[in-house]
Amino acid sequence: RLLSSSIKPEIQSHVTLLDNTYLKDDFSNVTDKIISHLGRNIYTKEHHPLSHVRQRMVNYFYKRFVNRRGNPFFSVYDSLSPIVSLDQNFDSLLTPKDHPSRSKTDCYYLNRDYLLRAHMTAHQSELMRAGLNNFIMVGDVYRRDEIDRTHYPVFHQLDAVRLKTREELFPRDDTLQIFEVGNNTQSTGTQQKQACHTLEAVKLMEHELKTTLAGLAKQLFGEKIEYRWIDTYFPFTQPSWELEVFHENNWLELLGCGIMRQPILTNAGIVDRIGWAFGIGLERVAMCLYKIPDIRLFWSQDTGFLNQFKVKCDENVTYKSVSQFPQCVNDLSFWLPQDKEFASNDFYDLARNIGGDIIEQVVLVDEFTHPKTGKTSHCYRIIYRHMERTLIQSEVNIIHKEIAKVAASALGVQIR
Ligand code: FA5
Ligand code: MG
Repeated sequence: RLLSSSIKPEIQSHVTLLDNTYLKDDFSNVTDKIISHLGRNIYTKEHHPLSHVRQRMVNYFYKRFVNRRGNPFFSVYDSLSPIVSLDQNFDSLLTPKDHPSRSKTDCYYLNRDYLLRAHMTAHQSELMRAGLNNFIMVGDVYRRDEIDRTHYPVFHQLDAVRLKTREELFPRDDTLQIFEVGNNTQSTGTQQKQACHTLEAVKLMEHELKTTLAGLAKQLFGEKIEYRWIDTYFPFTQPSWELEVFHENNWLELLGCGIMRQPILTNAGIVDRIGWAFGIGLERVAMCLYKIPDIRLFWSQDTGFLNQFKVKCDENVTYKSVSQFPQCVNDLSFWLPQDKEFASNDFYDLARNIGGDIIEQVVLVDEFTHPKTGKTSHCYRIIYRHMERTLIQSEVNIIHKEIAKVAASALGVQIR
């Protein structure tokens, strides 16, 4: 008898995510591989390329929107839980019940009530209800998709919302209004505007939105960047646009935006404001800015990737491809000579001299001085990686021993 036929795979009735337990049902389709991304928070890690891009965008908003005291008035929310209700992701944003974006083939559902957010817009209503008028939301979003150079089922978005009162919109003219008299939020209006809004309010909001986002594109890609606006549709904005930029001979969709549908505001208890909103993907921007060829690299824990971004957030970096073959990591500790100078750079040169191109990095990882003898110890981590093949630990050991031997004789260090 075949063993496999008598052992049934254990079917778990629940899934535990970020300390909460969710009962599975016929909607559950989230996999362990996807779950392993929750809580990684790569977009908040210092020096991560996504963190740099996020900071560049946030800094742009901080600079552009300041109050009379010169202080920024956008606030940033970057630790909102990626587990959201169907109400947050869809209903509160007026997404029709039969809209394809709700489909099980497009989203990761925990069950019929909860899913992994498919966009950062999912948090719009709750933050407005909390009383915020100008805010930015950043985080990881989840969509079922193929895995290739530009698609990954987990990516990151930055969303923003700006709400304005009549006085803020028309400070010098109190005859101008946001809302049409007898405004009817049920009527849908036209491609140009919602029925409830006055044309002048929409045009002024559109102008601020578009100049703000064109300014953002210039801030990211340089003053000379070519861009264009494409009319589009979102359930939660009307009118709606996409911003495309011309990059390396292609038009690239950067973001979606629009004038917020008024019932979203009304349902959140806001009756006297009009709003604009947008959502932009971080990976796409980072891939262009840094010439990162593959979206999977953002999840790399490989220091050969990460160390290239140990710069200030607005510094230019051009990513240099690291070999796909695995690293071999060996540490070397020694006492520094007491009778002559020692410089780390000497050791770096020596190591490179002996190891050649298979040495990818040498990093000083520990340094201490013995309290009694006064002797100082350094520990260097040498990361070996061949560009064309997988290194065998035994061949690395030979080189590593040789480096130790030559360091002892040439630099006068004492191997520990
Ligand atoms: C949205 O997600 C809307 N929530 C954006 C929005 C917010 C519109 C507020 C209006 C008001 P969309 O699915 O087009 O829209 O995604 C927005 C941006 O995320 C895209 O322009 C793109 O930059 C990025 N993006 C979308 N899908 C992917 C993907 N598979 N990989 C990488 N980036 C993506
Ligand atoms: Mg889109």
